[in-house]
Amino acid sequence: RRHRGLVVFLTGLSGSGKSTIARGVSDALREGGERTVTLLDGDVVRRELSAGLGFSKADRDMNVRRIGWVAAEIARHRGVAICCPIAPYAAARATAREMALAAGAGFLLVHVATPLEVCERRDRKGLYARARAGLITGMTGIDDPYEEPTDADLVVDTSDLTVDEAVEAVLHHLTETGWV
Ligand code: GGZ
Repeated sequence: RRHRGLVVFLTGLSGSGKSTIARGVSDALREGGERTVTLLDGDVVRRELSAGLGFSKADRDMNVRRIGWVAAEIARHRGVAICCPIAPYAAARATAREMALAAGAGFLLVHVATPLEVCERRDRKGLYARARAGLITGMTGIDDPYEEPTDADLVVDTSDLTVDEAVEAVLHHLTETGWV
């Protein structure tokens, strides 16, 4: 498994800690030096790969599909791709998994299961407050769905773990399962 590609796919609500954990895992694997790591950061993806897409179901599905496809191509060439979209729909996540497996790679679905109330309390971008005030619609967890994964390979919750502990949990899982 150390010689095969791998997709680490983090899913969870806005503010759940996905991006921070993804960055931590990415830095740690790069430090290890044996793996070529590509971090498909959410903001960069929305700017470079999914420019023009919004947050309708169709646009989210297209965004997640594009991320899943790029990640699978990276993994096809034995790289490690780390991505962290909200990916609220189970079917789109399943497609990302299928594309990785079809590329001969591994796929690790990490559910960053930080509860909505905690994400909302953090509200770093003020999006939840704006959604509650009715200033924006279609906010995941408020008036737009998040389908809880039933097929997560790992669940972490940053309301009872620090970011470092969550990163450790992912790395530990990858070591235990022989991917790194
Ligand atoms: C959810 C939204 C929305 C709506 C803007 N719903 O915390 P953030 O700000 O930085 O991350 C969120 C990001 C979600 O984009 P993704 O590409 O991860 O979503 S998906 O997988 O569903 O395609 C949030 C911001 O965009 N944002 N409007 N309505 N998040």
